[in-house]
Amino acid sequence: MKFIDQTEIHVSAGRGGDGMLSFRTARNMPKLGPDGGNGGIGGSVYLVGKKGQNTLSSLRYRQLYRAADGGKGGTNNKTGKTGAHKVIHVPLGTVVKNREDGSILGEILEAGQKLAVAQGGRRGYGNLHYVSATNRAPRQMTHGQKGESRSLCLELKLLADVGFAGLPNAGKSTLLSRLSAARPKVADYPFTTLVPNLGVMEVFSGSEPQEDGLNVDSLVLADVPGLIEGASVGKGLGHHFLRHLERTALISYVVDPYSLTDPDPALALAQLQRELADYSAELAMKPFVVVFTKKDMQTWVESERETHLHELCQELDRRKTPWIQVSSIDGTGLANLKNMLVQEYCLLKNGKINEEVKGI
Ligand SMILES: Nc1nc2c(ncn2[C@@H]2O[C@H](COP(=O)(O)OP(=O)(O)OP(=O)(O)O)[C@@H](O)[C@H]2O)c(=O)[nH]1
Ligand SMILES: [Mg+2]
Repeated sequence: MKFIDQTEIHVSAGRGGDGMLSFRTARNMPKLGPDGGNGGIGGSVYLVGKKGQNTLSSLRYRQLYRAADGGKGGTNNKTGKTGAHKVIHVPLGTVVKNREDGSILGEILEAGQKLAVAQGGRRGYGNLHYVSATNRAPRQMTHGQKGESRSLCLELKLLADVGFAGLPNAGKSTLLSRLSAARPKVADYPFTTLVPNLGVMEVFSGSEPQEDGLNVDSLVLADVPGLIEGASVGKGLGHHFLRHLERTALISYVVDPYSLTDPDPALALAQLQRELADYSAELAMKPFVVVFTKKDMQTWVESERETHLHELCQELDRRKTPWIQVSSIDGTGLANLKNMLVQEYCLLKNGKINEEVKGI
């Protein structure tokens, strides 16, 4: 199952630097006094969230991540160099577990979020540190301590941006395969898709992502198994996966308006929306677009279906709900669909979306 991507790594923080045992000296003079500096702190290992990264696979090639050791304290009260930290970039949605006991150390959800996974070792003290009223010339110093070291299990639960909700056979997986590099199974029978499929839709070609922090260079699309009437109370397969739709920013209802077995498109859409609403109020409130599939079948259907579809589209226009008609077979409308998804996503992320309830 592609939905969860996981890998194991070992992280090892740097050792703290030793303190120095030293006395100031001058030519022809006895020892003048202690001047041994402290060691430097060992470097720590951090995981840092990075936008636009959608897999843990880059971490598979390297298993050990080490931060640098702290430097040794010097004469003349010189403090040792602090060990450089090691930063490991991980995708958003990475759950970090301790491999030994399975305990969760944290979850990276935002870009730039930092999680310390191995703390650098403590510094050792030089003999100057131990000077006191009763001991003016201590010969005491301490060694730096070992840094933390542990094995981690990283698990990625990708946060999809757009979720496809549709009746079985509506063409969701085919659509995903046309919009991304994902290659889910496609067949002309219901419930072909048994677990969610994720695909990364590339939006950008070459230029830098926008400065406002929006991740518009790619959107993660989730194709979930088909929903049937009663999905919200456990019928079919879809209900297992409705929770994944809860984590998406935008829902895309996928409707085959020309299906001979599905209800009329308006009824099909209403049924899908009812299932989502029955599952959770939050899902019902989510912004959405409507994608009508299989446009290439238009000429094969009776005009009554076409009239119904036309009426539904007019109704969607009145409600200012974005909709589009596409064909995954001949590619009609796919470029516009891409633009539509990006535009809606950006509007949402900018908080400009009109919060009217767009229920039908
Ligand atoms: N003519 C035509 N057929 C399509 C189009 N898109 C999908 N199909 C066909 O419709 C059938 C179902 O497609 P899928 O992509 O498997 O549908 P799905 O919605 O993922 O189905 P489930 O996984 O069962 O819910 C397949 O036979 C596809 O080849 C299209 O644009 N035009
Ligand atoms: Mg499918």
